[in-house]
Amino acid sequence: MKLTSRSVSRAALVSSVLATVTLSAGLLVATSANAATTLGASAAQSGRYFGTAVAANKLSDSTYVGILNREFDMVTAENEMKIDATEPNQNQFTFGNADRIVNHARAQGMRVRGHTLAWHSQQPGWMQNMEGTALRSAMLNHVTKVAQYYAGKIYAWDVVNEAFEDGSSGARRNSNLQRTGNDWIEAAFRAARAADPAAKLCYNDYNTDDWTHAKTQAVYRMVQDFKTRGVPIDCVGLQSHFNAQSPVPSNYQTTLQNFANLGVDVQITELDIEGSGTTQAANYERVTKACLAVTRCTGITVWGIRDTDSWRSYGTPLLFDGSGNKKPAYTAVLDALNSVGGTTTTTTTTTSNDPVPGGCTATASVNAWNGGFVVTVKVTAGAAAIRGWTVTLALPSGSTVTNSWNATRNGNQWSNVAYNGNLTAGQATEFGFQGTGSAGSPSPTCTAS
Ligand code: 9MR
Repeated sequence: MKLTSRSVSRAALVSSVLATVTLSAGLLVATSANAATTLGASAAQSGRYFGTAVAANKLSDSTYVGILNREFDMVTAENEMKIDATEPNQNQFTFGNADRIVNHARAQGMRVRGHTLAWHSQQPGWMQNMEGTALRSAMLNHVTKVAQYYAGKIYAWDVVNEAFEDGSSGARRNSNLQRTGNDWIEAAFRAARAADPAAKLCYNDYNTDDWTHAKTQAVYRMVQDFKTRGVPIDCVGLQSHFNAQSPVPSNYQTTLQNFANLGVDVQITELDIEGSGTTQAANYERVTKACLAVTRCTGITVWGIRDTDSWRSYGTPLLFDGSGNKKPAYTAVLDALNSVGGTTTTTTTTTSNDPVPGGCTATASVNAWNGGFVVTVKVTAGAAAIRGWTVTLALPSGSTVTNSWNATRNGNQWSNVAYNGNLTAGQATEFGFQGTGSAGSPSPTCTAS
């Protein structure tokens, strides 16, 4: 039995699990329709993520961490991965606060957006005073060392941030990095690709939301040029900081779609909208629906959790109030995310033909929508510790895997990466992949080593 959101009422949806069918010994399939109750789970119904900026010094605030862990499945370090934080003295790298965020996220099964490798702002003093070839090499060294350090742990890097002028010029921003030569951006992208081939590489900027603005057009032409010449770029980040002076433009969805049409993913990377009540909620709904309407808009990140956490708290621009209560804007986003999305099917297989005592088991959960899917696989060690695992999971012919995380893939087999192979008895870890076509009802098997 398969039910979709169209065939049951919202009240019934909340009960979530609609059918459980035992197909054969050891194989259990549960099908549920959508109406997830958190931002991350709601976004996952259409293969998207919902993220937030996180500040390391707030990880001891239990209200903050409670909302973070409950609602979000992607994290961006608000300041801790910036150049001044990670390389305070030339060639001396410090990752303490960034690691606290990355480790927290990964322990919670959240993914991480890296922000940011090359930027004119928040440069450490030694870099601010540099120019020319010395700066070019220092910048490339920074990109390489930081991307290498986090290799395999980052879903997407904002490789270059805010490199274009505001206003009508459409020119590059005059910065010490720009003065090293117009090719500094593509050099940074090439270095990032070499250092972490698994990460998606993004160009990220603000005031690039209105399709008619000169800055938007200039970024578009750069991305088009990069795609034409084979410069490695996978995504464009639209920061999307909105207020009365810079409202959500009527052509926002057009902008997202036009970037996507260049063959890159589009991500809303720093969303906040000043305001309150129903007006703010309506603006958040518009932004969310615009992303949902663009297949390659892969996720939304808000720039903080509570209004009081915001870089512009006076504008109360976020989804939770200062006490951590959900605002009307939160409900508008959640409802918009729940208005699309597919059917979730969880398949548990308990078989394991395994040379290791205790072995492992694998459970696959599929979020499917028209034309695509995300499969999340939970691997659990048996009665003994294991040092590695391989999950075999066949997809129907004609479906294609477009990206995966927390595992390396070889055809129908996904194996652990460096950080998630060692599991103690009974311990679980998750990996996932996204694809086009149908995932069917996969029945994964797990082999431990
Ligand atoms: O939110 C960040 C704030 O805490 C910092 O003081 C500020 C310093 O530049 O950066 C803020 O984050 C910015 C982001 O890194 C890039 N886009 C604009 C964001 C808001 O200013």
